Amino acid sequence: MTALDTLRGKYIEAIASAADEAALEEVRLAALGKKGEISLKMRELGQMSPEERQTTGAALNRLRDEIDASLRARKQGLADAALDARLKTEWLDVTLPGRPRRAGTIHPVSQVMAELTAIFADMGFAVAEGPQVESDWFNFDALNIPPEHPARQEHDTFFMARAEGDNRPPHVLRTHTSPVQIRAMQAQGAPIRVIAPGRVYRMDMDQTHTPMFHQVEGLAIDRDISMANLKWVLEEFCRAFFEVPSVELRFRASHFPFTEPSAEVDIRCSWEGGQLRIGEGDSWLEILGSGMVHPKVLAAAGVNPDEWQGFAFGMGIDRIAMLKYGIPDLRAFFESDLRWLRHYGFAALDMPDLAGGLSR
Ligand code: 2U9
Repeated sequence: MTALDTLRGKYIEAIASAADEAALEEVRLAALGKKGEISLKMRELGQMSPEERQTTGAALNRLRDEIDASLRARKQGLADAALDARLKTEWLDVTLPGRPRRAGTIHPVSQVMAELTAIFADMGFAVAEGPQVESDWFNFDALNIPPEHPARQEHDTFFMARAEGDNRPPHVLRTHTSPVQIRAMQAQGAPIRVIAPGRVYRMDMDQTHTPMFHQVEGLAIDRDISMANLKWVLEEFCRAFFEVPSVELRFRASHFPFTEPSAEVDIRCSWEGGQLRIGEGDSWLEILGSGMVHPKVLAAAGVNPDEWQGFAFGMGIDRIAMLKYGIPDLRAFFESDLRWLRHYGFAALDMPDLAGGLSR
């Protein structure tokens, strides 16, 4: 047995018994590293005679290649074994039930606001916003609501507390969104077409009233806007909002300080089997108030009533949301309980329009 045969046997054996990659690397360094046994032997070739160098050199090259191939094969073998071991211990039970995901839901009021904003936008109405704490001038005087009007009494309106000596004008939690349109007219003048959706506050609390609720009001002012335009806009809105092919509205003469003439508007409906159907039947349901904006209101907002005229309307968003989605109880409605929200079909971000901006 030559010296090289001994070397070969030693390394092939060491490679076979290396238990892991680190041990294998040690064997590689001992044989083929810079100071490895094979490498040192190759360096000795320089001192040999040409004949000896030829035979020993060729044998050394073969040995080096054999050890190298053997190292690689063992390395692959160790990696395969390690993977097998992992696959045996790490496993996933794909039959386990999924973990429940806590999903938020959109509130009916938010959804209805988005729906009605889109419908009025199609008819050319922009959205106007304003403060919820208003001066009593914007909330009452500008709207032709006189100081002796019941709404201005302490028990109907939330007045802001004032420190002694504070001589700023009285402020209230707005009782309607009308001051928003006063501000909009002051800012942009006429012609104007806006809706003002938002929160309003009244000291009222029973089965059908809460101290905070939501309104949308509309205002269209131009040179010759009439009640006919009002009627068309409201019919168009109701058809689109309640998703029915046709609606019939009934205008009943009424009175509001800020409109003249004024009308309360009912929609034709039926209550078959306790189920409300809009657009058909023999019943009428009051859904909003409206009228031609009072000349005094235009003047207060800096719009000349001899030149401009137009209509305004107002409705409760909570109320039309309950009518559209068949939600019977106001208290449940305001508690925003996910169980009843889902019950009435308000699944998590179920509205493609609203969810569009969010990644799913
Ligand atoms: C300006 C001029 C006039 C808005 C109007 C009503 C009639 C109305 C109620 C409906 C149900 C309030 O939520 S509710 O209780 N609203 O009946 N609102 S006309 O009139 C305006 C608004 C702004 C500058």
